[in-house]
Amino acid sequence: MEYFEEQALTYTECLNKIRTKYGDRFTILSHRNIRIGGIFNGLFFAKDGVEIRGYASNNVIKSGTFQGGIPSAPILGGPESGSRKQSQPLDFEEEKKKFLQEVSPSVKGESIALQQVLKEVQDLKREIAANTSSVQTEKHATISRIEEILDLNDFSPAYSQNILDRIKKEFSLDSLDDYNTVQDKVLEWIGESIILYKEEKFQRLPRIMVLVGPTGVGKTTTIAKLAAIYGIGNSGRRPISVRMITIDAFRIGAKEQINAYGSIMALPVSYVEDYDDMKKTIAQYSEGTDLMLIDTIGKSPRDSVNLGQMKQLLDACGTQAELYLAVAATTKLSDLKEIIRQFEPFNYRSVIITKLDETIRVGNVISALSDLGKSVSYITDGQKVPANIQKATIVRFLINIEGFQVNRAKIEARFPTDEAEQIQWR
Ligand SMILES: Nc1nc2c(ncn2[C@@H]2O[C@H](COP(=O)(O)OP(=O)(O)OP(=O)(O)O)[C@@H](O)[C@H]2O)c(=O)[nH]1
Ligand SMILES: [Mg+2]
Repeated sequence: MEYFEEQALTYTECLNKIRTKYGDRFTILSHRNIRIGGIFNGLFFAKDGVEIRGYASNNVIKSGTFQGGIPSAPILGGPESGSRKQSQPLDFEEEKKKFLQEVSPSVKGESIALQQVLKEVQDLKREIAANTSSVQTEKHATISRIEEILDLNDFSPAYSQNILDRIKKEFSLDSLDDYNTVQDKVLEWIGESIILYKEEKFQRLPRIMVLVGPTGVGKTTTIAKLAAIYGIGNSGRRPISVRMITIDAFRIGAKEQINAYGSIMALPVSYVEDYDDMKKTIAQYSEGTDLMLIDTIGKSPRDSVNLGQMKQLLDACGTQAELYLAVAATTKLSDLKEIIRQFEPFNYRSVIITKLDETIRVGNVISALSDLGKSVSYITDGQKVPANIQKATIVRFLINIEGFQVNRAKIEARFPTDEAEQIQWR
């Protein structure tokens, strides 16, 4: 018996080579695809080829005795096959296919097993994908309801997402069924996100409060309200000496407006034109004035040139001056954020929310302030001077959120209001 290893460009060619050498006395053990020829160790110009391994026996092989799992030997060996070869030419490609299909049942078995594994992996993948998407799309009813309410109240997408993520993190699937508990918790989180302005306990006199902000938000009206509650007094508080100062004396009607408030309340009003004027006026009335309330010209947040000029003028108020940004609660979220940013150079201490009476939605205000880390000091909720002004409280914002069943006693207990600090107008 002689083992052989033959190579050729095609299977047929290789078989022919073997046949030429051994006639019909050979048995094929294996074959494989190889690279033939080329230069640099076959790196370049090598061709695809076939290698067949087997052995040739010294005796003539009987038909059908091929090793390696070939059941019959029509191609090779045996006098019968030899005679058949003459009467019926062999189709080598066809035989090769058969050979590949039938050779090595373990390989075939492995490929079937492999295919099964593959199919199972694919099924599993599909199942996981389906489950994942169902987890994402099928929100718990409580989460969907809270999301709707946040949406309804104009909370910013980032703010809402934060709340929803927190619900998912802090509530188990079972506890989500208890809507009221989740709702109360969400209200609490919203309350915690509101930053209240803390006034300095001891103010250097005169205290100087300056209101800046966009046009028509209620700056002059708010100045008049503040002048009244401090200058006329409220709930047992003694009135203090108040002066209103305006830099908005040239616009038609502006001077008359503040003059009217001044004369009704019998409080003095000053008009200033520029930086020097401001310095002079403050110096002139510092002695004997407890509170100076400075009204400014409404500015579009886009008017950066005029904003810059106004800032220069207000620098004359000195560093002790407290600047407040007045914005209307009716302003849409994106504008609110823009205004809050554009007035940043004024270094305002806190925000006054005006016209709270004109909207039922406060999510825009709460999320804009929270997203940008600003505190809120006062809220105004009507045109009446001085009645419609309050120090901002968390409860006041929370009861304004539409869609939640607010347990007032509960949120008042959670966010107590310092009654002594409140403005109680008689
Ligand atoms: N509903 C409501 N209206 C208000 C409130 N505050 C002010 N207003 C009204 O808003 C309008 C504008 O108020 P002003 O005080 O003149 O506003 P301003 O910011 O000084 O306006 P400019 O000086 O033109 O920039 C007036 O009709 C006020 O009565 C409020 O809290 N609620
Ligand atoms: Mg005004």
